[in-house]
Amino acid sequence: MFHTTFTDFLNQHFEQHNLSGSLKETLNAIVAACVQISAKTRQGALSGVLGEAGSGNIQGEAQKKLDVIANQILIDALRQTPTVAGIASEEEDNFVETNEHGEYLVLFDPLDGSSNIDVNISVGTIFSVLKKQSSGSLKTDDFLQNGRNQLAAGYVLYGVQTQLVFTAKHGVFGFTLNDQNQFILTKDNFMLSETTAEFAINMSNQRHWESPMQSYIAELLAGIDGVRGKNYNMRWVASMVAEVHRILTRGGVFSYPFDKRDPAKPGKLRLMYEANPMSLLIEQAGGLSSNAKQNILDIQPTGLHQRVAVILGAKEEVERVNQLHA
Ligand code: P6P
Repeated sequence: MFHTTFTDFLNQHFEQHNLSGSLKETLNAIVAACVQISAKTRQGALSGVLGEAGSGNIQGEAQKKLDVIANQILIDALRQTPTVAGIASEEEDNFVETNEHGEYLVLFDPLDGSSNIDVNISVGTIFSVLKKQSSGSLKTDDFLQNGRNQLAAGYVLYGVQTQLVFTAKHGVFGFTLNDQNQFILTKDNFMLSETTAEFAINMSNQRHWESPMQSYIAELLAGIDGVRGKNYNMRWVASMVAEVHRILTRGGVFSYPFDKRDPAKPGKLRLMYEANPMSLLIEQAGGLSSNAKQNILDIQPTGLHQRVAVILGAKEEVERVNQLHA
């Protein structure tokens, strides 16, 4: 029933859409590194990879051992991939130059949701690929391209199954890791319904949201008796990769809005290696993604680690949030 490997899929897909072979090489390297990360996450306590690393990152977050391990696996793999000029990682203060003559920039959150690792809840790797536009030595500005410039994006979800979801801007495709460590095509073209009855948000922050967001969520909670005229279900996994995968699989809307706890921060999630790649996947699957005022993919980045408010998923819901914030 399922037999197409990711590598064979890429060959067919790239030929069909006339995409560059060097991008294919870059993607194969990222995905091969994620197979190594999957093996590490599966072993858990048996290989001493749980718990804190005893270090912190630029985000001011305590790093888990697996954050550091996953980050190093990806950096080592991409250093050995001639097509990759440099990387930006949630776990690295600055960019890392990998190959002087590389064409691509790879941005990633090596292990998103890592607070869930020690309690065995799904975590994931998120990646985004940009073209190095300028000649000469690599600089931070080379990475600061808006989300529409992404050539490819995806994630690997280390969950009940290990699944890869990927786009090169010609649809969104899903692969499942088999017991020979091959990703096999199991979902041909994710498509999102424009409507949903399921939302994901961390309700404990309700008092910190701006009033339009409070009004939006109150509408959903009012259910069939409210203006939306239907009952909603709620989910919160505290792992963006798991939430986005659920939304791509059965619909929904995910929000991590601006909140007043730290007004200097426009949101919790990072634009370059969380919001942009996830927004490209969602938009390619027929959904929408916004910071409540602007399409995420149109935001002109100003820093590698800048944060952004995120509302993504079913078009009708994202448009309602935008309308309330207008
Ligand atoms: P909270 C994980 O740390 C993450 O960056 C996303 O994956 C997730 O959606 C969010 O933060 C969870 O945040 O505040 O609910 O723990």
